Amino acid sequence: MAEQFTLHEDPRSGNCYKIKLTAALLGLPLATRQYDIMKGETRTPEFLANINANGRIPVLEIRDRESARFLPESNAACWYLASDSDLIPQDRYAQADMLRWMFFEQYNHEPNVATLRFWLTFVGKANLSEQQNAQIMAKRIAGCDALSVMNVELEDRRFLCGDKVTLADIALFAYTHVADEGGFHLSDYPNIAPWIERICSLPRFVPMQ
Ligand SMILES: N[C@@H](CCC(=O)N[C@@H](CS)C(=O)NCC(=O)O)C(=O)O
Repeated sequence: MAEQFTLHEDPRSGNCYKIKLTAALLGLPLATRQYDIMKGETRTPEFLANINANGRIPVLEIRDRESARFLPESNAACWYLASDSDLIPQDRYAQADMLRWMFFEQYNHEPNVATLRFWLTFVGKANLSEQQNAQIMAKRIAGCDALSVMNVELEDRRFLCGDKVTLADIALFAYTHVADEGGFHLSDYPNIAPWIERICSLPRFVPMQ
């Protein structure tokens, strides 16, 4: 029996979308099971015991004849789906370069660009804690810095690692293309819009919702 994949997700999450986009580009069937993170549905004792002790989606469930395994962390799940595909370069340096963008995404980009989107579009500014309000400015500056790095590096190439789309583009596309929902102005980064267009034009591309 071939592996079967189910994504435990909240469809508003860009981290979940990365996995759906990876599967779509590869033509892999992917079932979904939905949770509402705003209602704490990933914090139940059942979820913590059986799906992810870290209380977060996305989680990729991988089933075969013998086992059901649960793989959290969006970029790890993308890697699993894409192994042996053209979305991961073969060359050793190119592979490491792709990974550096995926680590950059998790350290410099997502905690700022995605968090401000979540706070401002889904939680609402009026509902933020004093501590969250106090962090907005620092996250805005760090998010702009991350977008600037992408903008500079996209000056002379079609995709983040060169001429071909890789998981680095999928990881960073997920929250960049909706960065305006976090109050970021993509028009300040002129190389980002054409890159977004290139990704949207890929065969089998699927939009976020
Ligand atoms: N580093 C993780 C981040 C996962 C994450 O932050 N998930 C959020 C939604 S995007 C979540 O489940 N939040 C619900 C909660 O923390 O209760 C990844 O890339 O998958």
